Amino acid sequence: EAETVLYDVTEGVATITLNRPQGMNALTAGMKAALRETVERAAADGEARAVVLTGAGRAFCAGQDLREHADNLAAGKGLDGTVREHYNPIVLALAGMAKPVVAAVNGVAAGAGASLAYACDLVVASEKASFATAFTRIGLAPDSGMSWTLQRLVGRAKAAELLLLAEPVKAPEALALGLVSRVVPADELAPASVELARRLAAGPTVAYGAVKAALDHAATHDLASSLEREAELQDLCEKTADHHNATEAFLNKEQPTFQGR
Ligand code: T3D
Repeated sequence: EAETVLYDVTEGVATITLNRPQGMNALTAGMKAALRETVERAAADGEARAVVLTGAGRAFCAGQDLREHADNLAAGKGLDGTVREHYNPIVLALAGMAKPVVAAVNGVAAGAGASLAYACDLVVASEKASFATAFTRIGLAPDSGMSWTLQRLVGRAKAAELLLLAEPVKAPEALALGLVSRVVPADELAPASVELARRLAAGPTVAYGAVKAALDHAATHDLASSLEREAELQDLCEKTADHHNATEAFLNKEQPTFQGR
């Protein structure tokens, strides 16, 4: 059987590909375990200074595999602990890694599949992409961070509408709502996402990690606390060779080269 999650690192960019195209990349237990391992690997990989998450075939990810889920329900296993064992660590690793993550959404992203995209830092979508919260259509509530991410992306009122009505959102509307940062023709998705990730991989990695940490902190703290967190993170950035070299390059009217440290 083909590997359900692929991992490749080229020129500083780690690409993670959900690879069960015949099943719309719906997540089985084996695939979730592989995804968790792969996202954690990308976070720890010193060769990877930016990450792309994408799907093989016509879907990005249809969320939980509902055939496997129905079997679990029939066996009285219910959710079988998968939210805590798989979804939560995957989302924490994607959102929390100290390097930028680009979702390249090639097709439909539904349920936890949409949550994965929303946990990334930048989302590039194919014109063929669509987003569906999906959860309430099968009597479930949002998981994999969607209650947290979605309202930060689109505001509480729109998030409530998207979660309660669960109508699919096509790529142009997703762009207008701020769910994605750009929409490109289907055949330009892979090159556009890799180009964006390469640009980030050639940037000041420590500062990028600090951007994510500062935004996360400020999302749940008051101004005084956020100012203090910024000060700590700036201390960290000030010690990097990238900051020293880029400051010098600026004064010499040269383009800086960032080493990621
Ligand atoms: O218990 C727990 O694990 C809790 C965790 C929950 C996390 C979650 O993600 S819950 C949400 C699960 N996902 C969904 O509810 C989405 C279900 N799928 C859809 O709504 C639609 O299929 C799509 C919007 C994704 C795509 O629609 P469309 O019209 O492009 O395709 P389709 O015809 O509906 O589906 C094509 C095939 O894929 C079809 O199979 P078939 O008829 O060709 O044999 C369909 O059954 C299958 N498929 C799509 N999504 C799933 C799936 N099979 C299993 N699991 C799926 N999630």
